[in-house]
Amino acid sequence: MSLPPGQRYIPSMIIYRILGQPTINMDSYRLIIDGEVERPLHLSYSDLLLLKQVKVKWDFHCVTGWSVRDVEWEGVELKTIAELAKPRSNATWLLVESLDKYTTVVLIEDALKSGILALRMNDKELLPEHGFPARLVFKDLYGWKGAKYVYKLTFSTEYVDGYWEKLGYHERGRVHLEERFKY
Ligand SMILES: Nc1nc2c(c(=O)[nH]1)N[C@H]1C(S)=C(S)[C@@H](COP(=O)(O)O)O[C@H]1N2
Ligand SMILES: [Mo]
Repeated sequence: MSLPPGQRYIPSMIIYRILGQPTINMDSYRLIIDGEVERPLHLSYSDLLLLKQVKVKWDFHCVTGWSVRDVEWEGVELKTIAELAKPRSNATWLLVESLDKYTTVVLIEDALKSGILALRMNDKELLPEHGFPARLVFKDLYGWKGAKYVYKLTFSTEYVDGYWEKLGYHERGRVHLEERFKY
């Protein structure tokens, strides 16, 4: 796998928690899928474990310039979740919200191509600092699109800035095109 432009490898991922480490209550935790869908969903952690799980090994790229080789993720493809929720064809953006109030936004086309709701990383349950109970990862998008502690995915016709997008980071964030900033 080739290193994308402007990136360098480091040995392991740097932990970022710009809004802190949220307290998680697994009894009340639900992943909510709403917005422009025929079937809104409220999935508990055990519901998520019953969905088809996939395992991938991808390089991880942070927009600040570091990359980590071969990180293993295991979880549910966003494609699988979309098959259950049935987004309407006018939905274009996936708005993402986390328990720490972190937000981001991903083009639905990108989300369905390679998005995973990861429950495990490197053969272990996600560690709290890496986003337990669930986080997103995308093969070819910068790391900030991969919200940790994710609890809500809203299929939307409208684009809405998330935390970093509001500060000038890119709407799509494709790594190989160096979509780092909006302008
Ligand atoms: N909730 C939340 N998710 C987040 C972040 C964050 O600060 N809070 N940082 C993002 C950024 S910029 C990167 S590069 C990755 C880093 O993942 P890690 O903290 O598991 O190493 O998480 C992303 N998801
Ligand atoms: Mo990042």
